[in-house]
Amino acid sequence: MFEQLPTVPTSQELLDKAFRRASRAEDNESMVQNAGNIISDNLSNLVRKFPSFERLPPFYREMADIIVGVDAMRISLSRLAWASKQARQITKDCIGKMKRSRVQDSTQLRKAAFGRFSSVMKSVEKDLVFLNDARNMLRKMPTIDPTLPTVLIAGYPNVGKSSFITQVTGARPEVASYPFTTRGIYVGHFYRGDQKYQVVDTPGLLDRPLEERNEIERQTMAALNHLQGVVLYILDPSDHCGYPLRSQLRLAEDLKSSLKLPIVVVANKADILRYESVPGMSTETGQGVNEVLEMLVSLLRSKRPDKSRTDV
Ligand SMILES: Nc1nc2c(ncn2[C@@H]2O[C@H](COP(=O)(O)OP(=O)(O)OP(=O)(O)O)[C@@H](O)[C@H]2O)c(=O)[nH]1
Ligand SMILES: [Mg+2]
Repeated sequence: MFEQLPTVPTSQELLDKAFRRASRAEDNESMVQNAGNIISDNLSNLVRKFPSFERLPPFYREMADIIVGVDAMRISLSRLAWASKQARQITKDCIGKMKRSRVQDSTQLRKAAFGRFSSVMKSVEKDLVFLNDARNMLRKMPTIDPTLPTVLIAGYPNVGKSSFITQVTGARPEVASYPFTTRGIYVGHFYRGDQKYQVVDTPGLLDRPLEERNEIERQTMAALNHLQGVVLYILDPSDHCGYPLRSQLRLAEDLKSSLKLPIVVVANKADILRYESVPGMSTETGQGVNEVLEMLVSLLRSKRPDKSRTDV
């Protein structure tokens, strides 16, 4: 989504570029014109290449807000737009004066204009640095696609979440970094007919009691509500995962009340222990996995009735 964001130069880099270009010109007027164009065009291009946050899908907008702060970006971008206009105005004023004055004054006027370019660039120095940092962070944003029907995997550590994603998506899932954890999130895909589905595992987020969450994690959970998703909550009724079933059932209930997405609870490791209250599967032997997947697919289909006809 944010792969297209341009690198953002520093003030000094942009000034150097502008003055370098100017130095190739024949006379003072062209020097000012070239430098002014470089500064003005580069800044307005930057503004154009950053997304208009109002038009982003809500999932991306919220994630961008969590990661870098949408308001702060908007303010910095509007300051760049201002600086771009200033550079154009300085150019226009200077050239106007040059045309009215004696030839020997024009070097003076050109130097004055360059001084003004420098101070405009100085005043957006912090904005450029901020936007470049923002760009680098946004590009690392999870490759979750909010337009795809999504299975979000939840459940305590060791219950078999990673095993499930490997079972149903075959290939090794893609890893993307996330703002609140160094562990990365895992995104895998599978198809039913032409319809692509994504399966997302968010280590550190949907695998422990809600009260342990910080503000960023809470915001991220709210962003997940914008996905066309269902939650697959995996239980390990055997003691193998190291967490009592009671705690696991409680987390399932907590997630049901804190997320707006439907939650399907299944019991994994059916090869070693059967738990009759919910559907069972084993991500080790593969038993029951397809049935669980079909259940998730039909839930997702029922959530998007408009697409169901193409979704064979
Ligand atoms: N017997 C049995 N073991 C399983 C099954 N599924 C997973 N395991 C084992 O359980 C352990 C944890 O599996 P993972 O898939 O890594 O669990 P996870 O939920 O991703 O764990 P975290 O990433 O730590 O949250 C591994 O040793 C698996 O081999 C199963 O169906 N039966
Ligand atoms: Mg895992």
